Amino acid sequence: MHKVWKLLLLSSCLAVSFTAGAQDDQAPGQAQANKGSGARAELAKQPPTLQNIYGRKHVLLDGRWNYIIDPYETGFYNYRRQPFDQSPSGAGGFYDDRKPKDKDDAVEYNFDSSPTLAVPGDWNSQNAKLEFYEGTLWMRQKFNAAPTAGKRYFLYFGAVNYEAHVYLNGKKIGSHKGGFTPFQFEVTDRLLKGENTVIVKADNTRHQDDIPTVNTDWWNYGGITRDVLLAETPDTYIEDYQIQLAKGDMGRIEGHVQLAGAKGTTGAQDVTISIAELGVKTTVRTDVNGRAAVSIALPKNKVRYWSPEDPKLYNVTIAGATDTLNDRIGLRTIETRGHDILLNGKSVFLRGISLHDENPLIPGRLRGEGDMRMMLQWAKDMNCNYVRLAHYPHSEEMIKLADEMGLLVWAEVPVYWTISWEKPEVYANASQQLTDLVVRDKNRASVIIWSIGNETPVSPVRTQFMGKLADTVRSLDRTRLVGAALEVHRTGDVVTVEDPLAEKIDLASFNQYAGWYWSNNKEMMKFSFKVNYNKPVIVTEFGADALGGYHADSDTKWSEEYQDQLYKNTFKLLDAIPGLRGMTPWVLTDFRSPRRPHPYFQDYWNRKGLISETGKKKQAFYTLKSYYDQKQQQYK
Ligand code: GCB
Repeated sequence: MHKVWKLLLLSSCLAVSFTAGAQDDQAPGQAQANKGSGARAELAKQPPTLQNIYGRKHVLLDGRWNYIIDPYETGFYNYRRQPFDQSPSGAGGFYDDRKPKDKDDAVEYNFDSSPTLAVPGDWNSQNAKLEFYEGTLWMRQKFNAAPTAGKRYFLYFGAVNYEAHVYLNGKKIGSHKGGFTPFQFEVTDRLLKGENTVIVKADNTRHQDDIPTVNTDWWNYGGITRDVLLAETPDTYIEDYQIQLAKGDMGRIEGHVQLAGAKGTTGAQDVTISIAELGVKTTVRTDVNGRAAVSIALPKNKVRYWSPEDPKLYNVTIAGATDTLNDRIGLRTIETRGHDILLNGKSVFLRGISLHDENPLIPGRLRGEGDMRMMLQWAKDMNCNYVRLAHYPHSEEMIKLADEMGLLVWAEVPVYWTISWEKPEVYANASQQLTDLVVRDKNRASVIIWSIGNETPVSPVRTQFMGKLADTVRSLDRTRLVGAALEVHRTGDVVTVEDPLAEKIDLASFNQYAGWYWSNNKEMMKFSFKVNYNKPVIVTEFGADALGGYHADSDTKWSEEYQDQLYKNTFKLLDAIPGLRGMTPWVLTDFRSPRRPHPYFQDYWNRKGLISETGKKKQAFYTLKSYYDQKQQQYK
């Protein structure tokens, strides 16, 4: 499917490390890059990240990378704490990958004899010493390249948590902040014929002023957690495109194509979009900046619309004068009308489950298609038609699998709990991460909801921040719904959703923990919900911890019976809400969390999974499945 050209991976060595921060004033997908050598080289604007990276001619730079653990950042700062890469020579850091010149030369690091880690992969799960580590790792990979004149080359990272500084052949090519979104650097002028060395400083230190902040309920996995690719494009290439049904119009595709030229201009060019199976072939002419709007009338009665029941993907070809890309795209509409969610015009109930980007069996971040398939298949085993990919962007491959397997998706950014709402640079970071998510996944039919955050406490400054995010996401994509996992408020036994942010989004979507954080199984039936919005009600979380295999009566917390009874009670409570159109209980599998230290029941695991850390289905798994079987009948 992908054209992978021959680049030989040589021995591997890499160290990742990262810190926190945001990219300001940059276009989607941009990262900072130093052009020229040394520290004082000017920062150049990077072209936006390539749409459909896996559809490009590319080589994966995954595999074994050598790493050096550097808690004091000795490889980055000199003894006066000045970054080596900002010095006049730009040299001195571990990215020099230096070897002693002779016997009277001492070098205090050595990538060649350092251990290796698998990329993609978090470091915490690969070395017991790194399980709780937060700080800097340097990671090195070597590869052979044969750059061709007239081609352009991009070094693309699927995700590095959290801050990455990237060096190619000893020179800094840029940095990036944000642990779950892709970034790239153009390396056309830097790539050598023959052996190349890429070194990454990855730093997963948490900071209050980052997105997310210091406080979350998930493991802060560090490292290069997704693929690293070297992509080749022609001089003028297809940078971006959107090919999706127009909002609420099942008869028309609406979108755009964007070409990029080496000198910033492409001139007017023809681009042809074809869907052979539908007999569609449309040519558009770009403006001088390479942009063209796309509007394609679809043949009547021929289209198979994408849905969980029939996840039909069409082969779409986008061809310019010098570049051609193929994608597999589903065609569907998504809208709300009053309490209803309309998928292709038909009311649906979202039979969902929340999940983290974590394989409990490792445990660690999902490393590839096998892990991802396992997670999504578990959701399907429960008769889900929908998943909430919490609480940050999951990988591009995961979304593609959801397209293929027929699962609707809620995609989210890590605007979680107590963000530094008042700081413009924090907003810029959140907005950048949201933008990068939308830019990456806007051609995926499975994604129906962009979530702008989770359980953000109501206050004027927060509502302004979140409101701006809602505006941003709508300016990027009109076709999908906007959601957020809101908090509820309790007055006596009445649980109310009262949040000015609800006005800005398309759903009355909220988390609630009746029977677990508030009250218990015996008493939880006293609660009732008041949701005063004429919008579809989606319960984005509820749940209870249960240690897999721990059995007791249904009043005993931590038991499978307790969790199971809580689910049964919750269905009754939620079914009484007019307008209930879906839910994503918390959560598919047990997941690791430093906030969960109970030595017996938790052992640093959040136990709200319906599947244990050994992959065993708990009782409540089957209870949720039979509830979903009924809902499926109801919404046939
Ligand atoms: C929540 C959070 C989720 C937590 C969950 C819990 O409300 O959104 O991230 O893991 O509760 O288990 O407490």
